[in-house]
Amino acid sequence: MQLGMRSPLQSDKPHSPACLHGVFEALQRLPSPPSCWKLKTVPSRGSTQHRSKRSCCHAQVHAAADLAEKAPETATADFNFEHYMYKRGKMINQALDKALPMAYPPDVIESMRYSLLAGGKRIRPALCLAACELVGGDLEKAIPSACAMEMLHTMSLIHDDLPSMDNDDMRRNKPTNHKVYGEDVAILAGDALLAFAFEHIARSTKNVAAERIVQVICEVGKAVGAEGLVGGQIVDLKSEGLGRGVGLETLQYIHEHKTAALLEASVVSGAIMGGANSQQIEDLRKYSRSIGLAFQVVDDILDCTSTSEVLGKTAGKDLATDKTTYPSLLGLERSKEVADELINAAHDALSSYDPHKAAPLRSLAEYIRSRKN
Ligand code: GRG
Repeated sequence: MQLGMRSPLQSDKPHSPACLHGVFEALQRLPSPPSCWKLKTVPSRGSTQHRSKRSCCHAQVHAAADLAEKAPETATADFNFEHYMYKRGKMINQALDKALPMAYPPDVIESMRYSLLAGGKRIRPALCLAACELVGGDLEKAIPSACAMEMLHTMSLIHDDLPSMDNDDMRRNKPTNHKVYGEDVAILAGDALLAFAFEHIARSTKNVAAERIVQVICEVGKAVGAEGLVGGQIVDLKSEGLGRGVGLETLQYIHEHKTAALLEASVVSGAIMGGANSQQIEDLRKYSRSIGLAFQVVDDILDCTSTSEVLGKTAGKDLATDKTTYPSLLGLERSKEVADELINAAHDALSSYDPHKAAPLRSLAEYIRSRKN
């Protein structure tokens, strides 16, 4: 039921547009200002040696002369990542708004839309679309999956912020879902986003073979269940307060499941929808596992080096709650090295791909390495 239509349980009064407060505004906004997409380095074809020689500049800045000479190897040097993410952000926000219009019952739909359209960097849908493009797929085929990834990610943030989990007040620079709508509604909004993500893939994906759609649904189901997000989250919760009792192996399990699994599903789903063969899926799985773990290592680093204002959520939480993190186990410098090694491995996984076609995924990997929030 669309906004303004009468619900079966209501009398004459159509919903007041006031219940959409902030949502239209949020829709028009980009996830973040374009400047947040600036890259520190220009990714090259994949050799660590080349990368270390690279000059430090933004992705859209024309390559330095030495890089220009190696044009085939460093095609990302003239790839405008900021512009790319600006366009992708807009496309994704519009698709999300269209996928989940205001409807009855407004209490839960408004809460779902509040978090879904609250901003966010849209990295998972961007990865999904970039993987689809890399294997030569038509973008339209992966848009429902890309939206589903953001729905699932948003669901996990809503649940993660609950008092019984991380108990956070701020997310994406706004009050968390349960602070605005109450815990009961926030739980249901998360549940509904979880269910809708699967419905959306199944219902809205067009011109893709049914087998591929089922393959994606399996991939995504595994990524969010006990072998994915839930698995990572439960081990994380049960590790609280154990301090040094949590070793690197357990920490890696938590990060790989709680964070990397959904990033992997995003990339692999985009590739499957785009028509990838099994070798391409394998390469992209390697790429995504590396960026996925790197993403959380960087998250740990940012938690202890950045501010709440920049992060849009409470900074310093890991230290305050005595949480085991990469910096707490390995120190800050070694953690940065680990993140670098993982990003370099991600580049290596793309080494056999056309540099121009791989530029978005390479730039996304670089962004994950150098992101500030
Ligand atoms: C209920 C099926 C089910 C699963 C939920 C709560 C939970 C299980 C898992 C927690 C997963 C979680 C919140 C992991 C942290 C991942 C992370 C680093 C999030 C930050 O991602 P960004 O930086 O955020 O992309 P934005 O706001 O930019 O989208």
